[in-house]
Amino acid sequence: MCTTCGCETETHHHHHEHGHAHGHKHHHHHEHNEAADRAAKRIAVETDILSRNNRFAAENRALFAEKGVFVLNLVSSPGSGKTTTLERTLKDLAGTYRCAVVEGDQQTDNDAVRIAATGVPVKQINTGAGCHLDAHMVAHAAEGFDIDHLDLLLVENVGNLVCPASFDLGEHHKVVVLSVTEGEDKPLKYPNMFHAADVMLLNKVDLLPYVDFDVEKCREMARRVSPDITIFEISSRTGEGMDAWYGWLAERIAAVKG
Ligand SMILES: Nc1nc2c(ncn2[C@@H]2O[C@H](COP(=O)(O)OP(=O)(O)OP(=O)(O)O)[C@@H](O)[C@H]2O)c(=O)[nH]1
Ligand SMILES: [Mg+2]
Repeated sequence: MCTTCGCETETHHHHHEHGHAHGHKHHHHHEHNEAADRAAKRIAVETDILSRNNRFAAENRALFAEKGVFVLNLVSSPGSGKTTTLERTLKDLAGTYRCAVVEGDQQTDNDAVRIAATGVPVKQINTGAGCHLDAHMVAHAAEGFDIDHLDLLLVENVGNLVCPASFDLGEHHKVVVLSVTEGEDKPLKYPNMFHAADVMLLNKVDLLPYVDFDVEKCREMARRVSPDITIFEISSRTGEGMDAWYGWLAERIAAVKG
């Protein structure tokens, strides 16, 4: 399923090869042909997966627009603070907006349990071997919510700074969370993700006194891969900087409502 790291593409690839094994037997001694053949098949499978995903994403987007729901896709490496940021955001905004959350993890419902404790409706998706959410999973999860009475849908993707960048879920924006313990060069090392994101939440700023993290350098590197990216410095632990983030959310939610 994943076209970036190839984790699931391998499975598809094998099925594909079995189906056509006979037709390609005569290529066995031509290694170059085999390699080219495999590459071509791989690209065909990848194109197919992404175009299928894009069809579901377009359906999601149309539904969210019709219902006036503002949708964000939170992406980051594991542990940068997506769930903690959601918990605080929901506690602070739940009285103002009708919210719901989709949680993506390979295993466990730990994050769904944390979100449920805030009183906000939540659906957990376990992707198993999968390293990202796709648009079909989100469509299915969203069916469980009262979407006619929703202002804000927050999707927490699987902790992974690579694969979720390739998958449009039909969200309005990807929001990348980067914590100050990860190093300021992450935008340059994982440019696809930072390029795909419209917002960067620079989290755990309460830890800045204890780590060698150059905030200005990080901002500059993020802008190099995503010139228009909006950056908020926050601590989802102390609440520092969260008001600016809420201001951004309020403007967007109002715009979607029309
Ligand atoms: N000091 C500090 N710790 C934080 C902050 N935000 C999150 N943490 C801690 O970082 C750890 C990981 O936070 P999570 O919110 O679970 O991270 P996540 O991105 O949801 O992780 P995955 O879902 O596993 O990818 C927890 O121990 C949090 O308490 C912060 O702003 N400051
Ligand atoms: Mg989490």
